[in-house]
Amino acid sequence: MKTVAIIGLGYVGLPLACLSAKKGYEVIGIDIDKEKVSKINKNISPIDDDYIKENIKKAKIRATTEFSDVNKADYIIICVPTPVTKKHLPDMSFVENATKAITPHLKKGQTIVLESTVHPGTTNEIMQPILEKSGLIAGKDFYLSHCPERIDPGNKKWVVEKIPRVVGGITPESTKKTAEFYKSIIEADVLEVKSSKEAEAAKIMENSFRDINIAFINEMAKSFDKAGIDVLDVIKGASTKPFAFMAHYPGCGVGGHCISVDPYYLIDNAKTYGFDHEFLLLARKINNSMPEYTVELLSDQLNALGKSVKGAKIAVLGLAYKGNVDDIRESPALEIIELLKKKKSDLIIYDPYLPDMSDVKSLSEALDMSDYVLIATDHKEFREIKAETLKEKNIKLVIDGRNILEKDKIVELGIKYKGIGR
Ligand code: SAJ
Repeated sequence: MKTVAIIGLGYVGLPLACLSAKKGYEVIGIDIDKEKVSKINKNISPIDDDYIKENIKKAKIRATTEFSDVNKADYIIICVPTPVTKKHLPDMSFVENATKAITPHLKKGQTIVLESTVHPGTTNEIMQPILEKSGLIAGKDFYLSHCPERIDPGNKKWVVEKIPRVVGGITPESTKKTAEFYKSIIEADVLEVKSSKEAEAAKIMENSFRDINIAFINEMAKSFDKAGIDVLDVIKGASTKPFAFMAHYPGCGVGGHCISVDPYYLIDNAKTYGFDHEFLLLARKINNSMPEYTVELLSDQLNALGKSVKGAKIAVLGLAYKGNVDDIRESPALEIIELLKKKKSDLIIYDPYLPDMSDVKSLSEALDMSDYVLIATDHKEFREIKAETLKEKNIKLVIDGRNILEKDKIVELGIKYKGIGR
């Protein structure tokens, strides 16, 4: 039986560990977080994720904080975070630290794979020199590749075994050995690309593609709002075109540890080879402007009611960066709350996935205590808010940051409504 060591037991590493165990590998899970390790050894998921909670129950994973255990592995897969700093600069410390931690314990014949999202060139220019401090030669004594993670947290359909993968190694043999591993655990296709650089670039491109498309529709929403055009209706119309159009949706901002982060890895690295990704940067600026734009909508609407934001009783519904998850990384809601606190609003914050960060225990309580509502996250519970409920709770204004409520019914009941582009 072959052994796989997975470094980093989060949204990405844990599904991979569960799947590898299910497919008959001996699985060593390595993480610096002792609490996480002990939960996993009790078959308890440290993350509120249905796929992991379900699969970890019967997964044989030996979790440890000991990096030396990689010595027992045939495959070493690194799935650690690659965040950005406050100044939107890449933070490679997790990747570098994990690479340094395994280096003293490598052995000949191993296949080492980086799944974390990084700029093209990281695997061969940053990881390889560190790993070769072991005295082993990459491509000769061990294989080294990149296989970008593609986990979509909360997605019930596209689970890890179903998602096609892209694999690129520093040598053709590295690519082959790595593809063999992924083909042995997932049902979907595994595409071998020219090198680790193309594999790293594929991930950055696919997520930058999403970011620029969201920025595009955010800009259209701002324009159509001024023109009195309902952008959702326009998207519906454009979506009837069976080819060459792909719907994205405007909102109060782009959060998460992928889309709002990944483009910066390329923007920053491209400068080292003298290229200025002005379009990617513009898209980032547009998306980063949406929280403030949403707060401006709120203050304009309050002013139109003869009210001020200062002292306004506002229910902020949602903290998570996207619906039905408990992840607040880069969440636009946090910036919206910051801005409203600066304006001295009286906020009642509620997110069903984040009770410890909420001011109240239920949506009903939040509505009882507020005069106005700002929706920041498209949680299922918020999508189901009825116009009649808002009326009963005497809500006077709704700012729908995710365009999820029944605008016409709300307006018919005499409640002011403003969405993003509608
Ligand atoms: N968002 C919009 N408008 C859209 C889509 C998203 O404003 O049309 C916002 C969301 O509210 C959220 C942010 O963008 O704040 C990111 O949303 P996301 O749906 O892209 O969710 P993520 O960040 O979990 O992205 C993951 C990514 N998966 C990987 O990186 C492996 C991304 O590539 C997927 O496209 C995405 O899931 C998905 O499709 O759900």
